Amino acid sequence: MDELRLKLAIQKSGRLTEPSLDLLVRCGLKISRGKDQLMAYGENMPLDVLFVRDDDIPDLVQEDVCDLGLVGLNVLEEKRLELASRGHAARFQQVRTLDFGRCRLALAVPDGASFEGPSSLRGKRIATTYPYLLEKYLRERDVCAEIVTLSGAVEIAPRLGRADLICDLVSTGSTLQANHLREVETVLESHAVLIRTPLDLPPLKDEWVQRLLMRIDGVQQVRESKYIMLHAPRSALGEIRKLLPGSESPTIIPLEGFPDRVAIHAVCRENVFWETLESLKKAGASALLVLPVEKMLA
Ligand code: PRT
Ligand code: ZN
Repeated sequence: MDELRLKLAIQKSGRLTEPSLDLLVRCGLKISRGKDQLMAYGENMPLDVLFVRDDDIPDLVQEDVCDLGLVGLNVLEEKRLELASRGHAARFQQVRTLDFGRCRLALAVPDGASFEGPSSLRGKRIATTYPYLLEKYLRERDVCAEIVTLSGAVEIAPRLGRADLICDLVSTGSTLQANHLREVETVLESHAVLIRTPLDLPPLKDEWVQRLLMRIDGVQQVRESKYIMLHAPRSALGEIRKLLPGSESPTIIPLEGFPDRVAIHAVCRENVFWETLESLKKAGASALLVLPVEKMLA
């Protein structure tokens, strides 16, 4: 393996695969990947992508096989706690919060069952694939319960009589609903994160890590951002600036032949809704134009 090329681990096949690849492509990476190949070569950056099971991603960074990884916070925190339980320190750093893979690790009880806060968990059997996160949650609330660790299909454990309730990942809630379970408490809010090794990297590799981080920031900002252009009376400038969502200093341009009117151009870091445009129009704006932003570099 080329020691001067960065190695980034992503999920091979699952919920994080497509958004991870999409992020990398938006960061400008071109990769060639054969079907079922475990590694893809970055053609225009010294960066190769390893495709692995998501549970292995923290380990690969921990063991210096990879420099970077894209993984769910749920998997990362479970690993951190597991390492701590064996007296080991985590050797991965979370360097970016990403805008995909959002879900929560939550407790859910069978539909008819009562729940009056964490004390209701006392003496109960809780099925989960996240025993360390659940143990921490219970310990912090001073509750003694039995953790039933499963490797999957947690949602059917209560029906099979293996547990009284579950602790599992939820996004839309439809899996819980289909299994007659009711979400009662959040154990961890999760989303995908970028992790890196805490080791010092050779300058060339480190420079590419910094460039990648900057590009990721740009990509994430752009997803929500819009470029807005409008004409407005000079007298309405103050009100219009207040109405522009999440925009820093807008550019004000004089309009030839109209001393009382100006053109305003601004990057809005939040989505621009019809309601905003209507309010701007009411404040005196005209010729409103909203454009998507392609790339951004602060
Ligand atoms: O094979 P590999 O081990 O790589 O994949 P995996 O099966 O362990 O992971 P995968 O692809 O299911 O999830 C990867 C990551 O996506 C997770 O670690 C989370 O960080 C994130 N994520 C986001 C989710 C969900 N949303 C999610 N809804 N992971 C799992 N689920 C499951 C959940 O376990 C439950 O079975 O989806 C079901 C609930 O979904 P809703 O929409 O019905 O609530
Ligand atoms: Zn997994």
